[in-house]
Amino acid sequence: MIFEYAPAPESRSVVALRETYDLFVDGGFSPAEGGEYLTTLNPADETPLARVAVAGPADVDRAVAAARRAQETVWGRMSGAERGKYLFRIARIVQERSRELAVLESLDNGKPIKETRDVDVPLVAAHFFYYAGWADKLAHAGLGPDPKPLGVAAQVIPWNFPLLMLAWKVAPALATGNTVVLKPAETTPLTAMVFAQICQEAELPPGVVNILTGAGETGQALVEHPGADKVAFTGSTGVGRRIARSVAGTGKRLTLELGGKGANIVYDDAAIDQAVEGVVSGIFFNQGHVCCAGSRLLVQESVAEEFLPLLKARISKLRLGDPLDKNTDIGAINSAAQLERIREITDTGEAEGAERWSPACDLPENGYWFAPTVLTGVSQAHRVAREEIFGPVLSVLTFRTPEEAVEKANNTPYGLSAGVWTEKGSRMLWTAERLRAGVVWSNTFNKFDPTSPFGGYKESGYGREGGRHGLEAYLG
Ligand code: TAP
Repeated sequence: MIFEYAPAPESRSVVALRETYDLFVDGGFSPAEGGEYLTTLNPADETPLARVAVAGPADVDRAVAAARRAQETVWGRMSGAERGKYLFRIARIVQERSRELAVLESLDNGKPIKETRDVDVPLVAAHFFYYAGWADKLAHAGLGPDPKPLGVAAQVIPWNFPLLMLAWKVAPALATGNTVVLKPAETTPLTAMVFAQICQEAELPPGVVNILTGAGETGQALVEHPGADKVAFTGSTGVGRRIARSVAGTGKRLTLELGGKGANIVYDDAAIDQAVEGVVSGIFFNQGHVCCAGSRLLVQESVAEEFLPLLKARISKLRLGDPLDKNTDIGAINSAAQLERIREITDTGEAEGAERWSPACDLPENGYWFAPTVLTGVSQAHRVAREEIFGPVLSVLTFRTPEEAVEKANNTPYGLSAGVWTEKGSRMLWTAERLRAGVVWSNTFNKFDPTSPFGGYKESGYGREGGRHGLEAYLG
């Protein structure tokens, strides 16, 4: 394992960082009325990257008013084919600026460049291309011959896939004739600000997309604004619950994409090497900051002794370090607060009797880092088996029968994702049918595609994003 943190300054040169980013409202950049700014840091070394404006209630008012005006006078009146042209244009500019976006996302979030380059940014472009194609075909969305946009969408997104979550929210909203006011997470606002520049470059009419940076209070003011017709939120279950309460009785439409505690079930007949690879990427992709991460490994007892050493050997080969190094597998934890959360809950796992293992390593001195960790001997009652850790920590449980695997996989308040590793098609289908999870992967994990709906059961939220289903959330 390589733990040297050596910043790669040359790759930063593709990013022209501004010192200060203002709010993007009505097609232009303007300071927040309160004049307040927050600083976003590079989590790999804690150096400041830029200052971004903190939007207050007056800024929310003017952004919602701009979005309303644009929806009623321009965007909602335009033909679907015309709207589609703008979305295709945005998709192409994202592709043209992909290197800059990938580097900036890695700097602001801490995730490895090979993920931003090969996963995040290509999927962002793919979402805009996909929904551009739908813009003139809404009569086929399954909602009648002439479905109508809802109006103004208030959208709040988290820090784990900053630009991709923006694309998941903005592309279907615009394709369906809605306008948006979006709030990125406090710790990862920068790719959203470049996206604002892309909207200008695409000559998107003013007010169709508005971006308000700020912390949780900004998000709260936005979702509670009476001018929002639709609220779309991705984030923690706690905040989602609060939003659901505030939206109740207002007539606003709501979709929630919340947390998860996905199970990766490995049966004794699975192709072991492939399963090891899938379990490793299932939890360590994006430092485990993934709502659908395979954070619980359920391995059949008869193969557990063979599986675990192979798993640990593979983890020992992961490279942790500079997010801008193309060879890096595990980058930095996004913030000091998240690092503290991961530490606290992982420590309770040990205190409750689990055995903790990490490959031998020295973590870089500056920045926020957490070594990949495996907890074995975990029981269902342990916090590390029940609560979302949202970090590079795998909790291992065993099972004897398929019935027990399903019972343990479903024994969680969440219901977002699961994986099944087996060579038997019948077993794969038997298991998938019984899992209460919005997405079930088999012999693979963390595969995303704009054509597939994504969303949860139970405390993982409701509504679907992606695919044709993703249009329904924005049409009345
Ligand atoms: P949250 O604390 O819930 O933050 C999400 C967003 O909501 C951020 O932009 C946040 O702003 C904002 N926010 C905070 N308090 C708010 C309030 N009272 N009203 C309105 N907005 C508010 O979650 P997080 O820590 O950023 O993200 C991690 C969580 O998101 C995990 O639980 C993860 O599972 C979940 N997640 C789910 C999915 C899907 S698709 N289901 C995808 C990604 C993440 P600040 O950041 O500025 O505080």
